[in-house]
Amino acid sequence: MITLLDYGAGNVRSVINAIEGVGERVKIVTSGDDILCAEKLVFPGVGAFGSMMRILNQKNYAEPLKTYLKTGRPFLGICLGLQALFENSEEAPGVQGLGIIKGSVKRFDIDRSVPHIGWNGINIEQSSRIFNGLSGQEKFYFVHSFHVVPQDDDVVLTTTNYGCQFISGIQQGNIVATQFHPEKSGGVGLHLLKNFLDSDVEVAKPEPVAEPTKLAKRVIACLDVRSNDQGDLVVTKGDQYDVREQGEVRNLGKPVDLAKQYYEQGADEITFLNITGFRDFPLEDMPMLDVLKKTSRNVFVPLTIGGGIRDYADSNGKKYKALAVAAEYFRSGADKVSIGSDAVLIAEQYLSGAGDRRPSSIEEISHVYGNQAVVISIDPRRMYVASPDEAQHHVIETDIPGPHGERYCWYQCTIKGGREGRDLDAVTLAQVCEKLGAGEILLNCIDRDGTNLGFDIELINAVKRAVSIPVIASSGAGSAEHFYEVFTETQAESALAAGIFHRQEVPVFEVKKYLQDKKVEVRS
Ligand code: 1PR
Repeated sequence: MITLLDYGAGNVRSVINAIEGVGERVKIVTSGDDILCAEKLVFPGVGAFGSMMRILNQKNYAEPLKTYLKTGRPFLGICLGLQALFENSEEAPGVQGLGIIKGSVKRFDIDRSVPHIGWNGINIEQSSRIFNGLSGQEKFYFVHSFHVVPQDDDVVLTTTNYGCQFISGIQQGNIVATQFHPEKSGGVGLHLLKNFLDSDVEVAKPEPVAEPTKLAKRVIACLDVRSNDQGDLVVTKGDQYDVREQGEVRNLGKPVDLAKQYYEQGADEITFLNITGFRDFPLEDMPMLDVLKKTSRNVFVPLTIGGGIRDYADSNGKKYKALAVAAEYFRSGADKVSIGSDAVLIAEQYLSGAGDRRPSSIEEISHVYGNQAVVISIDPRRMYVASPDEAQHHVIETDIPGPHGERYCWYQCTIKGGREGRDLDAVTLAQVCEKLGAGEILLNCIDRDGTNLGFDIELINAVKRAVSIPVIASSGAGSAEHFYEVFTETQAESALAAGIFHRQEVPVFEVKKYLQDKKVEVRS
């Protein structure tokens, strides 16, 4: 029986699923005594250091946790569960950590996008049971803006390179903690988890990797989901956001089945977009909750969910906060939520300078769950102008002239699935959302969506150059070559596609093989 410390923030469902997936049973901590009595304790931390320590103290878990950690019984900390072991963190000045390991937690101060999101390697610095059967060449999934800095080198288990060399794992006696997420690292992560849980596994020290580790470019499969006219929840796909063909909603398969298929093909992440999320469902009936719960039982890579994340009142007049909607999604197995229409309205209000602005959903969700959990989904379309000063927006010079030979354009933000254009450009939206706490941009493009013409490189460069958070390029992929193009002609960290995967034109593994052959760093 494995005891799991869930302090109520973020996606612990995946950790439970992963532990159960390797054949163990899980008991969730409900009191300090449960911690003291544990035989093996797993602590998956999600969210922000300050709120984590506040909750641990409020629930009277901090002292039992310190006592447990001194007993020498096995402990696995994940992500924030690693950082909690240290004395303090730059994320929450003045807040004390558990202090079991001397040292502190620092924010990345590097010339790269932060958060560090994606699949990176590890250099193994000491022997450990958790590496038994692994070569040391594998990649694991990271998502964090802070990293630990121990005082004593003896505790360093692994290091990773990302703009600097940082410590990505520690080991002290039976205490093991990793910055990466084994439960989100596919088969390799499950293997590592099994090693930790199985006391009979022998200590192993794979060969250290001589070269610095590299962050892989991510290939993401996207599933646009909605009810069809028969009331079934289906994966659909539009052409420039029109998902109907001869009046019927296109049905390309079942969300849970397709997600599993893409995971098995090597997708680095799965994104679900509830494309009718602008309608008002009672929260309990959100159709995607069940999809997430079922998917997270079999899919051990990050899951993002978008659609309908905003404050609203349902048809019975019951009011919901965006934070509550997001919380329900995280509890159901999501690692990140993506905000579309609401982000545009939030940015407009922010830019209008309204004095008594209340914290937006972006700020609220990122405060509790961390910046990395908040993705902004942008649905822009090109607006051509004859000259740069014809629009009060970020105008670019384009190689793709407009219908009247225009050489300039800006990218207009839309809401409600492209139905309504707003007086705001995509570059400004991305910048404002970064300021408010978003951790990643999902950059769609209505002009390219479903066309197979390739990504809009000009759009991606314009937005990517304007922000320091990671950008997911989306819309238009029609071949493996298009992924190569977007990864070599822009700095986008990841690329997302839907149609080519659903129509089985190019499977995910073929895209990754193509990229690997062309020397683009990917997770194999
Ligand atoms: O506004 O917060 O409720 O979120 C709604 C979400 O649903 C947004 O993220 C929005 O992008 C999405 N959405 C709304 N309507 C549609 C539609 O198609 N009618 N889908 C829609 C957007 C865009 C992509 C697509 C890529 C790749 N889908 O995610 O998957 O363009 O497609 P391709 O590879 O086939 O070209 P809110």
